[in-house]
Amino acid sequence: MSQLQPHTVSVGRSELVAYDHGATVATWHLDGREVIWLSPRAVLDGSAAIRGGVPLCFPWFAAGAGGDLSPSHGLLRTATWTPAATRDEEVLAWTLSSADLQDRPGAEHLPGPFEVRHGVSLHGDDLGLLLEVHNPGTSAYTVEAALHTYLAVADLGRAEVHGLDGVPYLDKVTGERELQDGAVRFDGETDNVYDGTGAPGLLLLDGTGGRVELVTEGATQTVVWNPGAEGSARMADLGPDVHRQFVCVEAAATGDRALEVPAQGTVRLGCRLAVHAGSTA
Ligand code: TA6
Repeated sequence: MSQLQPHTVSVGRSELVAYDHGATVATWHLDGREVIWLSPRAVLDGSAAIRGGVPLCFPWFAAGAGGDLSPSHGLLRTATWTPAATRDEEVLAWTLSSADLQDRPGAEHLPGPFEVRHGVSLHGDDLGLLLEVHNPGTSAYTVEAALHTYLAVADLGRAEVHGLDGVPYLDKVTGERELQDGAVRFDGETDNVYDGTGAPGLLLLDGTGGRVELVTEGATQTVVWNPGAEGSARMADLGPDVHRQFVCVEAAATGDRALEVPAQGTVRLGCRLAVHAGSTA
């Protein structure tokens, strides 16, 4: 397969690279500094989900609420989306419909008819990501969704996620339900699904003074993930020690906190990212 054709957008201090494959924002640099991270081993020929950037998880997350669905994270992130005919203030936008997915493995598990739009906007130096899901049908249905955002960190050992203190979560590594105590820190594989969104916002400290604020819209949960050294080494599109370069902080709605899409209705899942340079950024 040939390499995917990128869309490159340079506006102000930002440079974005994105692909119609999965409507995936692959990288975001601000003043040349990587904010949204892409694996050096990401597959960019369309044969797999892009490892890094902001993969769109829908209409199920991971293997779905029952743990029996594939492909992982649903069908959007490996589909070829259509660049939107018109854009509002977005710098990038794509559309896709359930009809476009009927011949794909896993289509039998689609919840009903949908039309999705992924819009990317720049508000000054802030990045806005928005997934809109419209149900043109006559019956409501429930979907899981997440913006699986990979954020660059300079020092994983000192990276922290703030805003989730006291929030209950499922630790998918141990299978235990826990209560977050203070900041989320990274010492080995971390795979936590928080029943909260850190309102008014979440803050990722990158370990060397850089900070990224995340304000979500429509999310009911936050997923925080890092595969750890062994997990990273096992993944061909990551590899040894690459886990030290990123943390995933994901606006999500899964399981019993999934989203209901009413008949003829539209639901939105968004995230706005703002970089606050630290001492060394
Ligand atoms: O968002 C966390 C997670 O669900 C982890 O459990 C891990 O599976 C990660 O997503 C990556 O999933 P992927 O299908 O992209 O390899």
